[in-house]
Amino acid sequence: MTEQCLVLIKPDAIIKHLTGDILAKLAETNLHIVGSKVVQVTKELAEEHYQHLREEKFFDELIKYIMGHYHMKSVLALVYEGDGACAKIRKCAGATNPEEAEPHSVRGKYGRITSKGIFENVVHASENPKEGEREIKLWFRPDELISTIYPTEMKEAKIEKMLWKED
Ligand code: IDP
Ligand code: MG
Repeated sequence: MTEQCLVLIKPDAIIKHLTGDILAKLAETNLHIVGSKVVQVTKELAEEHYQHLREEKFFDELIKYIMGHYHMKSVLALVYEGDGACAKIRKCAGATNPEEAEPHSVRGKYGRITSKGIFENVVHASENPKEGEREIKLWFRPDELISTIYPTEMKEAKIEKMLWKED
């Protein structure tokens, strides 16, 4: 079944210029990228994305981490598409705890736990297709993807956009 999976290259990976290495590793999955953008993560987006972890003691630190407070305010968001995308990407990403991740996985290779106990695990990957759908709809509009697998509709919408100033 064709699935889509949201991948986030987190701020620790961005500041260390690991993007190229991570994309090369994820290419081993043979999945295709159907959308990508650099995002400055707002508190609202971070809290909505990680809403299921709201009760965890590490939640506030996690929000600061993904917003870039410890590194830089930049996340690369990507959508991967293909059969079993979430499972394939997550296998390649490795376990949540970078110290427990397979040494050759992305998190095993590049992740670390800080002295404050933050899991700097360099990437996010949707846990399953259902989570993938929720997350992709949170991070992307359908017109930002070259391929959509969820229903869309044409609607007239008034969206405020920053445009290039005319002379
Ligand atoms: P996942 O990213 O492997 O799906 P989740 O349980 O969804 O793992 O957790 C989301 C993120 O929260 C992790 O990627 C990691 O950054 C952080 N996290 C999860 N568990 C811990 C923990 O026990 N200590 C510190 N950070 C954690
Ligand atoms: Mg998760």
